[in-house]
Amino acid sequence: VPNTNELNRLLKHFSIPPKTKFTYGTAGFRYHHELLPPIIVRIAIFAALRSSSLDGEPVGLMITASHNPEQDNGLKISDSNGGMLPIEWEAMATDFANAKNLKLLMEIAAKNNSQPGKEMIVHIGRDTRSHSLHLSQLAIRSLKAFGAMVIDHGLVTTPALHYNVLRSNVNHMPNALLYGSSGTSFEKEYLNSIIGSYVSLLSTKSQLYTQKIHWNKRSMLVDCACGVGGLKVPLLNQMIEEFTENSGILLDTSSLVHLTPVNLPGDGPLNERCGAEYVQKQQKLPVIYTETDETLNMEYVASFDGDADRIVFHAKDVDGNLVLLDGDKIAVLVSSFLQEEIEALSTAVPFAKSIRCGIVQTAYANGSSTAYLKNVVKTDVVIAKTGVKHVHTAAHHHFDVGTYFEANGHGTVLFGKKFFELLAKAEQCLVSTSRKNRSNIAWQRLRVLPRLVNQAVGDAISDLFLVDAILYLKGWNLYTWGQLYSDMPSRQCKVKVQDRTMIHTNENETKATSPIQLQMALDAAMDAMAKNSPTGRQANRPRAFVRPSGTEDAVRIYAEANSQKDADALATEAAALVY
Ligand code: 16G
Ligand code: ZN
Repeated sequence: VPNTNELNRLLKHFSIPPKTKFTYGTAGFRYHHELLPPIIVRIAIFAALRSSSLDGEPVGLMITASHNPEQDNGLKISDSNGGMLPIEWEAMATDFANAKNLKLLMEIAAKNNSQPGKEMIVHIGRDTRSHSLHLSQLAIRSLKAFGAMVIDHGLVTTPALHYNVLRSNVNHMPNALLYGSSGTSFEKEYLNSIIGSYVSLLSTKSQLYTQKIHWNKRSMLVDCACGVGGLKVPLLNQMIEEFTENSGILLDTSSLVHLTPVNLPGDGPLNERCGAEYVQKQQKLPVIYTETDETLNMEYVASFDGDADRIVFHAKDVDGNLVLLDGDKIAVLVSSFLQEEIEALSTAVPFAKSIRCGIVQTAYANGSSTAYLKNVVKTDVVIAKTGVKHVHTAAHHHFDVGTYFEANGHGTVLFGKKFFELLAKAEQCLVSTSRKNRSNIAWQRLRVLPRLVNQAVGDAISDLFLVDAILYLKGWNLYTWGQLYSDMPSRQCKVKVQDRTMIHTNENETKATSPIQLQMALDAAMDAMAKNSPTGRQANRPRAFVRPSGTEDAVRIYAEANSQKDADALATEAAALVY
């Protein structure tokens, strides 16, 4: 039962500052932390109503501003299926965030056919920002005042919170993925399932060989952006060891990756000159705040973002320059692996040929990656709008095995119903064949993937193990992987304007639809540069686009061309046009 007095008190005490309008952005609400308390109170009530509208299915609230600077904070909402809030609900969330009092809130709810129910359950998690604890307590207080039940997971990564929500709504999970314990927190189970699948995947390699082979042990430095991932990575080495010991899987332990976590919470300012966003956007090596002997010569490095839902890999070449393996490179690696394995399975199980396998990218994907995917991997490519809610939906809609990765390192692979049908058919055909048979190996590999790869949302930890396993199976290092294709030189920047909502784009953000003169001028700039380009190949055509950011008050600009000089010039020109 709602405690009206307490709700009124909270809404009054955390009132909306004059002349402020909050909006639901690309991934929820994100502002300077001092602006957040009024949003927290209102959106907590909103989350409870969302749960009520789903007949009491639990939903989730994550207190984080992801890769933003330390002083920002925010709210991400997990829907009951572990995915993002349905887009149709965003307008109501925006109205809620701006409603003064309880009466107005309830009017908005009524207008949206939404009302408090008997069952309202909300999972809460938070990142390591100093203000996150206080904000999560405020959310809990508001939820309780509204009569909702709260399950507090404390410090968790965003993907682990999404997984907790998905896992507590078993009707949204494919049967094949249900196993293990019951309770309210599934984080341990989740990490165990990632590690178990990882070890099983590695173990399929030796089946291709008759003698025991010793591999070079891989040591990976993990830059945790001084964020919440830094609390989880240190647990993983031990979990890998325990799993390998207890599972009876025969595996040369030298084939397991060893993780050295650095940039833990407190080592340095969150996301500052470290982490995935910095490395990918600035194209610079991260500062390692926790430098030790071990970290100096590390060739294999991964950078997470502040809430561990993104990852990029990188290394230093002989000249000390950054070799970056971003989300595009991950997409290429993962999708070519999937194509190969499905192909190998299809010789024994022809049904595999009917599986629609493909990839979703955004306008930020480097032109070389898209060309490589289409021409070399020969996979279908769909370009969707920026933001997980768009790429996830597209992957789900277009493909039975849909991989999506944003260039910034957020991504995952979604396995649809038909894929699970394929596994069932494969079992019938292959159960009595030799485990060394190539189709059998492909089946062993494919069947562990849905437990290795987060089915709700991209996860840096899960993607780390996926990439490491594929590299190991292929016998590659970061350099072999990086050389699959070379990125077109690119430049990203942002411009502050009076009103970024003036700019509208087409469906996949590759073009501005208004102001119309802006796109005409951009087209002219690209054409002029293309004329002076050395080749006429489509993949190498200079390209630029602009879009309003959904997380910051700015317009973002992306340009790519055949030289860094040209990419810089095109970005500068585009910025001038926006300004
Ligand atoms: C958010 C999105 C990310 C997107 C970024 C774009 C989620 C979970 N995260 O971080 O996918 O790339 O926003 O930011 O959706 P922008 O709109 O400011 O460019
Ligand atoms: Zn993030």
